[in-house]
Amino acid sequence: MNSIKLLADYENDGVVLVPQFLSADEVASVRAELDRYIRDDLAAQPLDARTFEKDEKTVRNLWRLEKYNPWFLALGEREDIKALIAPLVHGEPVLVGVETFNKPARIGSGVPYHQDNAYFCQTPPDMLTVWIAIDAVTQANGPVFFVKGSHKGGMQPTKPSGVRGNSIGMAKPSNVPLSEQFCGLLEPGDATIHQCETIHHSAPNTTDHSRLGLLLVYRGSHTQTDPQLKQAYAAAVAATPPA
Ligand SMILES: O=C(O)CCC(=O)C(=O)O
Repeated sequence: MNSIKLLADYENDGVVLVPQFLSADEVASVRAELDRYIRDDLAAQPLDARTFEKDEKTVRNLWRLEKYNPWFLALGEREDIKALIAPLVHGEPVLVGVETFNKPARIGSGVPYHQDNAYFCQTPPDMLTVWIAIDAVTQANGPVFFVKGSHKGGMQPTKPSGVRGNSIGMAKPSNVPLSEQFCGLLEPGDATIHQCETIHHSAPNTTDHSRLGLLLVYRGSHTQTDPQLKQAYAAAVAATPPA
């Protein structure tokens, strides 16, 4: 993809779609390693390694894969990916997190309206998420909706959401109608990249088709923690740990 257009669209919209970010073989490898990690390793990891759905056994999110799984650390540290990200974070990319939003078939829960910087708490907001589709993302299985350009409005007031895995949300949802929001419809291997102050959300998955996403999170090495944002996040996460 043309890197000048990618940067211009990202700066303007706060979200861009990158077709075939990973190849079919790479997607298959991601899936195989996630399956293996969940089956063989997850039970022995600390509680902050995951959030379950309401059934208390199906994975909603894996957290901190860069810490608990060397294969995913190596993926997040890939030089070709960091080279793509560098202009978008206005500096040297630092891998901050590798995680999943599994959205399993029938029971996958929704994600309330939020801005990621309520969790990341970084200033300047030179931080982003590469959201890679491992399953196909359709209108029906809980795609992520983004409010284009909303990153330009800065951080909006937050409130604890009480949702496990997404403890902090926006005090008021966006008033941009859903029909005018950008819907991340993706084939396996496609990705969206969104800036950390872009407003987004997703609905529950009531279909028979899983909607697994792998997320790589990067910041520019120059960003710093904002104490006020951190205080609000700490209060929300204490109410519904671990994230
Ligand atoms: O995958 C989802 O449904 C939500 C993802 C999300 O909130 C994020 O990428 O920050």
